[in-house]
Amino acid sequence: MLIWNSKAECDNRDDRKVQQLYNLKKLVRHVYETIPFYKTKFDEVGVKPDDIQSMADIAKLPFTSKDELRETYPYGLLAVDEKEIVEIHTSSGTTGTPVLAAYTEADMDMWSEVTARCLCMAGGTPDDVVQNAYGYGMFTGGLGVHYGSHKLGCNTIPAASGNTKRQLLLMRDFKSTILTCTPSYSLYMAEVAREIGIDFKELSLKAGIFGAEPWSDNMRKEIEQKLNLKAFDIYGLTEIVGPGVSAECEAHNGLHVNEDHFYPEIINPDTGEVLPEGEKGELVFTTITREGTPIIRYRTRDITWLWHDECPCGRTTVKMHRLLGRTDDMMILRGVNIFPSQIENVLMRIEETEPHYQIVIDRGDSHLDEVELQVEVEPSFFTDETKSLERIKNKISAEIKQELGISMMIKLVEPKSIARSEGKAKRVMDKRKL
Ligand code: DLL
Repeated sequence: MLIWNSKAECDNRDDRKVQQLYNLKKLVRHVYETIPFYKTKFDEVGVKPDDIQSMADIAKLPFTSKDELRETYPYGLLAVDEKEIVEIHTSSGTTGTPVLAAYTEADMDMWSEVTARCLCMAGGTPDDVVQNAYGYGMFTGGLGVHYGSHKLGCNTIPAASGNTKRQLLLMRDFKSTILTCTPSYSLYMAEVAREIGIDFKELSLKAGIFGAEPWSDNMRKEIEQKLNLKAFDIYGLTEIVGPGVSAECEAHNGLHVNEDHFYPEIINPDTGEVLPEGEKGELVFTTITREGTPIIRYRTRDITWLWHDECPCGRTTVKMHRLLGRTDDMMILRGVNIFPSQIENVLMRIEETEPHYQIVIDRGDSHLDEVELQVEVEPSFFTDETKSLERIKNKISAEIKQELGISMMIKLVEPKSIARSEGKAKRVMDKRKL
């Protein structure tokens, strides 16, 4: 098996720590001296760059949150001159203030490097044909994997997501050997393949690298069986770099974190205390080598745990368990990150509705997320007249599509029919069996 960068990935752990500490110190000093946001935050807790003398000292630094990234949008956290930025991406939720990731030339090299490592972990070599069906554009999935595939020297098919029949024909005609897309999209492909009479056993796929949304071992089995390939998990987030933060190797026992670039910690989400290896909690990352928009102790809200083992693949990097959930109410629908508050904002603007709603998510026969939004009609607009109700439904549907970029089925319900809660309202019913 090819290891893309055996020096970095199979390094002696103590040597790696020395390099991590060097990079952390450099980063902390740089952001303290150049970014007022960080200077203020460090001063507030009384920490100076010189206080960082070991990796454990990272716990002295304050966390960074998604809200803070939004507040400083667009360029408040830029650590270099704007002229040095060669590419930007934003988070996949389509509206509201986005979260920005800005890359310098060196950041782009690093990003290609880490995604090339992930492709290698799934058995990729320069002989492979990578069909990349992640979305291209502001979303990091498409381009991030694309750069890694180039770096590795694979023949890269930038198929992007959608246009599924063409996707399958490309796969057949170009003999794609590696498929990259969201796990739910891969199952949808299997469905369409059956309809148009394409048998995956006659295709050339050997591996699929799936991520950007939660999935389970059961789903892995189903994908492997239906697409006749080995399925690998890949994780990442816009704020840190995009795909390439971590991925599974052929051992399929945890995701190797590219920790020479992204230093992980697990914290107790309620107290912020750093938890020992093996304990479950919220994943926090510090981007110790990023130039454009480096982040100190970013709270991902993703739940997992970290451990070291002697992996048969030879890599010594720390592993993270596949994600177990989130500490907030973010949903990922068809690969788009959505918060219930965004739906609430839309409903607040529509006078015919009450802000009482419930979101029911399921996966239909097509394996794609189907979302039903149940909304209470404002009493004075409630009527038996189908035409008026239809008009309200269409209005909500159009506003949701415009604001969030995804379609939802709208079901209008009678005033006061959605259960009221005395505590935290349970807005989301997720019936997906992942
Ligand atoms: O989803 C980056 C990505 C693209 C990762 C392609 C893998 C493949 P965002 O849109 O910023 O970035 O969403 C990040 O998605 O915090 C997780 O909650 C979730 N997520 C990403 N990968 C996985 C995964 C991209 N493998 C958010 N399993 C993260 C479960 C995942 N959830």
